[in-house]
Amino acid sequence: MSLKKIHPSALKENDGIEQPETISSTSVQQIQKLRRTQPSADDLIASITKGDKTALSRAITLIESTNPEHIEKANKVIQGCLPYANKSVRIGITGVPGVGKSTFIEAFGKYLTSIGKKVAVLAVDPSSSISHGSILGDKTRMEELVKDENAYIRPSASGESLGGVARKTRESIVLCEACGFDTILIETVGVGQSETAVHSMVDFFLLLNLAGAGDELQGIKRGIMEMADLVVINKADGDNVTKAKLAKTEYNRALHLFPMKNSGWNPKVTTCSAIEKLGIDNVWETIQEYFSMTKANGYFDTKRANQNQYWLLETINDQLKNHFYNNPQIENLLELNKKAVQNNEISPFAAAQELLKRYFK
Ligand SMILES: Nc1nc2c(ncn2[C@@H]2O[C@H](COP(=O)(O)OP(=O)(O)OP(=O)(O)O)[C@@H](O)[C@H]2O)c(=O)[nH]1
Ligand SMILES: [Mg+2]
Repeated sequence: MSLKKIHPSALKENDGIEQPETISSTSVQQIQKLRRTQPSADDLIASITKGDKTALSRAITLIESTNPEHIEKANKVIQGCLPYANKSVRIGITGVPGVGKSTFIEAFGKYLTSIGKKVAVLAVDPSSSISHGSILGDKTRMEELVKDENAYIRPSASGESLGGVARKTRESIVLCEACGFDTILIETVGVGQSETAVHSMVDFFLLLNLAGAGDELQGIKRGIMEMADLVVINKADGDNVTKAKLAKTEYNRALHLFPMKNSGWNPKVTTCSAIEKLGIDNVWETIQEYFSMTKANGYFDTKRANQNQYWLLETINDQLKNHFYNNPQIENLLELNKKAVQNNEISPFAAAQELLKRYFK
């Protein structure tokens, strides 16, 4: 007798023994009941506009879903919420990992709720699907804000493309506003393209920085500096206070070298300690100055209108690209053409032409 016969595979079913049902009928019934009780788009809109945070979270989950049914429902909810949106200020907050974004948002958010604001914190972090780390870290760094009745914190959507993640955040802003949040903070890690995406969905862009030893401007991309309406030098506490003041002077000098902004606003520099909650009120004062000025000169509304157009085109671009690259025929042909291009058998332009011709056929 062979060993195999004595020890059959554990995966093999024995004759005469009935397999247990893997899903019990009660579970099935429960799931079906839950499905039936899922709120409709109209229910969600009604609850969101009453300030219901649970409904808000549910709707954002729909926005983040890739299920076509969910997408359709999400679009209905967004459409229904639009008339109630647009009444907030949207502030982007960026800075390299470790600069203190989460700590700052905790201090700043608490300050804002203490003066009667309703604060929603969203994030654009294309890496969060891989790391998940920042979300866990934020739970402890935003301990107070998480518990605050007048605050709502939603970690970044996960997704393959920055465009997709950013679009979901952009759509979530509308829902947060309809839910009564008047100050929207959007956090992003300042290490890639994400700040450009965030810049195109906020009214004000805040760059958190550190006072380094030596060359202050090293490591910060010129493009990010150029986008900033306010540079906040964080960790201005303990031995760091003098260094932070020096850094402030240097940044001021550097910012003057940039061309004048369309907003007419001269970017400012300030220092703060997120951990000791110092200088936070100053940050808010500067932001308010910006809003008074840009609302008076019309820039605020023009920028939002332009952003709407940008997102219209961006969404079309994104979906066209997805549609093209997810076409099974194109996928195969693309692989073949990639090899052919590598081996100089066909020019990249001719190959592209051939693929597009096939796609549009
Ligand atoms: N001394 C001092 N430390 C601070 C201050 N703000 C933040 N920190 C510390 O800096 C470290 C990083 O802070 P986080 O708030 O997690 O930084 P982050 O920018 O959110 O980091 P990522 O989420 O990894 O991008 C933590 O150990 C904080 O305690 C500050 O104002 N002063
Ligand atoms: Mg963080």
